Amino acid sequence: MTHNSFPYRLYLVISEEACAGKKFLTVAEEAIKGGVDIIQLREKNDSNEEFLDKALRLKEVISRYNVPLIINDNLLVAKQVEAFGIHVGNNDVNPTEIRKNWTACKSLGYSIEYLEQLYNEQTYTADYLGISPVFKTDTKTDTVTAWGLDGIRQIRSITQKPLVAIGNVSSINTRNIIEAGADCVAVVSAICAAENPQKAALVLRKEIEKASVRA
Ligand code: TZP
Ligand code: MG
Repeated sequence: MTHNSFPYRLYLVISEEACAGKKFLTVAEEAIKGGVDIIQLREKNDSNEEFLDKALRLKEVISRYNVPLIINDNLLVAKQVEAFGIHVGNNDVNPTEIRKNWTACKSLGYSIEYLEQLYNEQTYTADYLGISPVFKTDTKTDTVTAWGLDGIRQIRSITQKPLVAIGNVSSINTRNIIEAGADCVAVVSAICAAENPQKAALVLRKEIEKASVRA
């Protein structure tokens, strides 16, 4: 499915920590050169000042490539940096509140962890949905259940919203994830922890393209 409002296919979720010693700005830039077309900054332990500082520096780099910046779960930072959008989970500030308090938000992402969420107002308000997690991952362990490919098919049959699959996504499973009905794959470690982030992104991108010709 193609969505005019969400044309992105390869989504990098970055944090300084996930980059394990590499400069996160360099990882972001290399990832873009490899085919990442949207980036979320996710810093769970930073103060607002630290988070904002990183967000400003990241935005400066990625805007040169016209890649949009999404801020994870921090409305204050998202607004201050004039991000493209924000991503929230099931236990964060809810999408309805965000719409009220940030009318300039261009992309509001909402993680789906329970099927019931698909029928609530929050999902209706969101611009895209995170399938979270598609597979069990060590990067985020406070999750509910892993959706798997059947979960993607199920969610796809219920909603027309753009779907972003996250959780242990790699070059091995990307094609299946897209063919099951996701529009986009999101990764942390497959790119941040890679020895060569540009090449890692390129390989993922190729898997996405392979799948889309069959979809
Ligand atoms: N939300 C659901 S799973 C996840 C997030 C932020 C982490 C994904 O990390 P990885 O390393 O790509 O499995
Ligand atoms: Mg959260």
